[in-house]
Amino acid sequence: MPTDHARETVEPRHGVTDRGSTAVAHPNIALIKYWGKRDEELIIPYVDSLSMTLDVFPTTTTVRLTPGAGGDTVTLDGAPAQGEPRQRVIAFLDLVRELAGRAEPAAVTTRNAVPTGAGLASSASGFAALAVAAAAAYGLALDDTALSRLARRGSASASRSIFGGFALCHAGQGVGAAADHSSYAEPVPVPDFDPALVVALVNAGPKAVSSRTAMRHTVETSPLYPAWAMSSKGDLADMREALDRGDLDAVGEIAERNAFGMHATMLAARPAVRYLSPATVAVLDGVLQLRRDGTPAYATMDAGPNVKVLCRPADAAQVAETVLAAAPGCSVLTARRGPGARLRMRNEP
Ligand code: 2P0
Repeated sequence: MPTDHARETVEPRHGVTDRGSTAVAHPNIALIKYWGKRDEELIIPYVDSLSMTLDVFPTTTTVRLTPGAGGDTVTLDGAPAQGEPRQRVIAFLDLVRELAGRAEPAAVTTRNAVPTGAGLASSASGFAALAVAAAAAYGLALDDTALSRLARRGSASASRSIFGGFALCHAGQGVGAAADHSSYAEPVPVPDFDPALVVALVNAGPKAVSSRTAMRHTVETSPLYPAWAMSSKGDLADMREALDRGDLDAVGEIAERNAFGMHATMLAARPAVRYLSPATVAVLDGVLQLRRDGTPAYATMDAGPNVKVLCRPADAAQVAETVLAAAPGCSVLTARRGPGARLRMRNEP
């Protein structure tokens, strides 16, 4: 039975050392997708989403307060962050400072084990780790619900990475403070379902259009968007039942149709947003062939050309082989359900 390595509940001060507060978070892959915001400033999604947190590609983030410094510094994978990524981190720190009633600047250091911006949810692990580390550094004692709400202000998908295993992000109700309060993630206990997710890295480079820009454009111009958002409600209800039953085929079918629907909304945007490449389609063909040959395998794709294939752990090696044959040169690794975001304690390396 998977444990999801539940996040220890710790007072934030226990995670603070002279070197600052360090948090580790993992990316998640949505089986029911989030695409589109009804409030751009508060980052309130139009639709509920449901994901699996992975046990690969962690982000490790340290936040150290630097009283007396002229401003914040942000280091991403060993280099000073520039432009929008830097601005998003500073805006997030401003929010944490406002909540904590404090003003000190901070030095933020982040390492991603996942290729940044390649549609592999680095913003999910990134803002989940930043939320946990920054809350600790500034002395905010937040429970997991409040941390997920805070992480959402960085990236909506980050709210789900606060939790291990499966997590549901509520789109919430109302506007303004009511929307902010009601949009958060929570764990979805699925003790008897522990699939593998074979990740096919078709292209690990940064994507051409950020998901933030692409989803705004989709909401504004795609005539298919309202229909997908509506059908997503049914997908979520069906998904919850399929997860409860531990029914891999049903989970896979629902995840696949939900992902294809999301990509259909993008393809119908004016002009179209197309993340899927020829190699993506080749992998999708391979997945279809696996199913025809009797191996349950189902695909999902996010804001990039990479494909994630849901399957039984015992079939993961065969799925990986099929993916490699379909798209030679791509890199493949197998993920399982992973842990929620947590502070690294003093005595950890
Ligand atoms: C998801 N994606 O549910 C969907 C599916 C990509 C496709 O969440 O604007 O980086 O920061 O809230 O969370 C990617 O979007 O966007 C994403 P923002 P985010 O995983």
